[in-house]
Amino acid sequence: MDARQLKTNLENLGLSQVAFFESVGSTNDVVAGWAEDGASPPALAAADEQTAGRGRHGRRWHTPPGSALAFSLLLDPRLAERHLGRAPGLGGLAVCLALEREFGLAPAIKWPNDVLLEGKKVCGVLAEAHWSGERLLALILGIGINVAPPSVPPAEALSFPATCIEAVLNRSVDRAALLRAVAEQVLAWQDRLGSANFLAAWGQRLAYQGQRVTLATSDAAPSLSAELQGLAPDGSLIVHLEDGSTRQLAAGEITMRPAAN
Ligand code: BT5
Repeated sequence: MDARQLKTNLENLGLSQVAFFESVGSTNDVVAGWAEDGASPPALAAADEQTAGRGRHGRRWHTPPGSALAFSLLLDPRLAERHLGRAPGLGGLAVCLALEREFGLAPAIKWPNDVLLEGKKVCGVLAEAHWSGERLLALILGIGINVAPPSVPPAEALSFPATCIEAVLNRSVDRAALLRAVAEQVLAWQDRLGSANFLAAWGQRLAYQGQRVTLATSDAAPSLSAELQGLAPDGSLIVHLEDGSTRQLAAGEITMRPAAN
């Protein structure tokens, strides 16, 4: 994937700015810099390799060269202002739709921000909001997708199993074409972030629906066993606890895994 191929593939999407880096710290930081300089959304930065790719709460995101998709979209904050809790779902849904349409795969979304193939993590989404006082200045949606086998970190570096698209399909995948397919879906759905259709499309793809999961709020607190019910309108997760009560969980620091693990 080179800069010219990437830019050709992203034509006619209405992006105000596109940049491709052979190697960069984090594409989310690139786009945050653009937002500070007054760039108009939507804009997109992609990298072949990230040297400081990050997940939520400062966790590391592994993006070795030649094998992954790592990119960030600067989105119009006005579209997201009232629906920020849905932003991670926008990334997850866009990746699912692209994988379904391009390859006939059946991905699922491990709430709030992971896309799974065959029960393993193939993609992570990092939604970051930048504020000035009460005003949302920028919404940045960072998406990392494991495409070829070297993109998958060694098992000992992971708390949840990972895979890549090529391992599942057993053939090679054109990263630039997949990037376009995902970007198209993000841009198509961002205007409908607040709609019932968006919530339904996200909810249909939730992993572990109706199943027992283990939820942890932090390493120190005891984990909770619960049955996963679905999504609340604000993008939080509705679960039934063993004592019969219902809880609504905001994304925050919660990690989730199937109870069998
Ligand atoms: C995420 O965080 O899953 C969000 C990842 C977002 C990455 C994109 S790439 C473009 C943009 N630029 C950035 O710097 N970030 C975004 P979280 O749910 O916190 O998961 C992080 C955890 O996933 C790590 O602690 C590892 O256990 C695991 N992990 C790291 N790299 C992985 C990979 N390539 N595939 C699967 N799991 C990985």
